[in-house]
Amino acid sequence: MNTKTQHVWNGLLAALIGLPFAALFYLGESIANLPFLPADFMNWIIPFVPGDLITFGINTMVDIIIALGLGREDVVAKLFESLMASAIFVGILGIGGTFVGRVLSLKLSAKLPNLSIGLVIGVLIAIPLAIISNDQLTGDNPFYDGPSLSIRTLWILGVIALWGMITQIILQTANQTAEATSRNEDTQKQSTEIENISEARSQKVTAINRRKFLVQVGGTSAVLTIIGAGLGELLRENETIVAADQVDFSFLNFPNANARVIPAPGTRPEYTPIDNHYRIDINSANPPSIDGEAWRLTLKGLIENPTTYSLQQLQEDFTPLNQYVTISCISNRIGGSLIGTTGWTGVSMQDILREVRPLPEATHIKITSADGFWEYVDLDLVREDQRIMLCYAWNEELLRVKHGFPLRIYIPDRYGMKQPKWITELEFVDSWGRGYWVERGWSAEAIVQTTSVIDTVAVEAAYEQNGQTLIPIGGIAYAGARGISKVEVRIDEGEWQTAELRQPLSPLTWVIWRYDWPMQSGEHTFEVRCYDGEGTLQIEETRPNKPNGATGIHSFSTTI
Ligand SMILES: Nc1nc2c(c(=O)[nH]1)N[C@H]1C(S)=C(S)[C@@H](COP(=O)(O)O)O[C@H]1N2
Ligand SMILES: [Mo]
Repeated sequence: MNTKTQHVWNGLLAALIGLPFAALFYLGESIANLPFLPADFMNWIIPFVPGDLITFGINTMVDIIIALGLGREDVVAKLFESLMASAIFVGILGIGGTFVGRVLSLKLSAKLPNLSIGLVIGVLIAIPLAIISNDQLTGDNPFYDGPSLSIRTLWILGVIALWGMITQIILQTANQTAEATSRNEDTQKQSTEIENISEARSQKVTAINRRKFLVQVGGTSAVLTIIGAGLGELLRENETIVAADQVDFSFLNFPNANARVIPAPGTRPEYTPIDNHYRIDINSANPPSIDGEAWRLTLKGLIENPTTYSLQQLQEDFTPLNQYVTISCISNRIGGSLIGTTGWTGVSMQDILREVRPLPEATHIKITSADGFWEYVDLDLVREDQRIMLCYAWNEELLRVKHGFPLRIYIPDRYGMKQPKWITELEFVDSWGRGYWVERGWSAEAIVQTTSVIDTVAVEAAYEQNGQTLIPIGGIAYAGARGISKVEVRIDEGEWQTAELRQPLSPLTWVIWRYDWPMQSGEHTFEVRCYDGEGTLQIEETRPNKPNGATGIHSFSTTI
């Protein structure tokens, strides 16, 4: 083997050996909240990657998830991201493995203590990774709630050093096999006339040995990886989908409990159980974990009264504001699952303004989050809209970690990207700036588009009326805080028919619509469009989610 092949071969083996170590990091996070190092490293790289490339990556990923019907877009996307992070990590170990091989080939190993080469190279790789991991976890999160720095560092150093030593053992074994075969080759070369044949044969032997070895290492590695990752998956808080009709929300006393229009069977639940609520954030894998006791909201900048609030103060010193809210991701496709409706509780920002008293020159608030995310909100908007709130509870329980514990903001009519979770700081400033996603090419205002979706053509719920068979068709329409004034359905490009609107949970939520269609058998295409509360027809043209949010008419075809 020439040296170049040797390097590739060493790198490949080291990477293979690295796979179960990626899984081990995943398991460590599941069991003990130890860092999932591959994710920390990927999160560190992401800001250096051009925004368009990231959007392209995410869009492609979501396309694949939808096309293959792999499951909930956000959950599967996180899984993909973890896999991608693991691949990058294993790649680093592969490169590290070539160094182990290089040092081994210097024949130093005889003079050095056993396994010291693998150990030292492992530690050398681990040190910068441990620094990056710590920066990712605690750099923007002064209230980090997890294992101490020394435990995390030991874990990272220990795991990667172990990888280094195992890699050394395996590379040594691999090289011995190769050497033994080539010595064999040499003897044969001298002693026989059928040189060519024997050379060919011994090359074949080397190849077979190498392949056999690779299969052995690969097989062991695969088994360990599956066990580690599987256990990790089992032991972590799983994103399950609950049957919405089995969750008891009666404590919420829905204001539209007596609404006349009943959703067509198969329409998505009007109120989204938290377990089913989509989650989007800039972290691959886990969101920042914040110690709720230690956490303080800092208010600073151009205000008369800079201060901090604890979670308890926000809950007790201010009148709680309860609002039913629909939030949507700007990346949501027409008909996608990145939209949900829940009951939000918090403190109106206007109450906060009264306490901190912005100076006349203050024009915006810069919101900073524990995950490194940030956004700006216009102070005039806050002064005009009492509904803008700092929210600490969904469903009358404290926010879940995924959804922004302990504090997130609600801004009506805007996509999720304008509404930071895990807030740590509000700084009053005298100029606007671009937020995290605005910097990456998304809309600066991110006002939600008016959209409507067909959730169901409920053939199984067909019923007779005046000698006609009617089939309930239904879905949602959403236009942020503008509300919905009208929804229309058409079948096979016929006339637009007006649907019935169910009284919504609040003026801030989606509206459930229903149209009972006089059935005709055959193949049909159903389309829906809507008008916002001001009577403006939605954009019918199909436009992609970037930069302003997806638009277009949702359609659904089926044979009846
Ligand atoms: N700190 C922080 N806040 C954030 C984000 C984030 O990545 N970090 N993502 C935003 C986006 S893009 C959306 S769509 C919503 C999603 O909120 P949810 O995960 O609770 O549904 O959170 C927003 N707030
Ligand atoms: Mo989003």
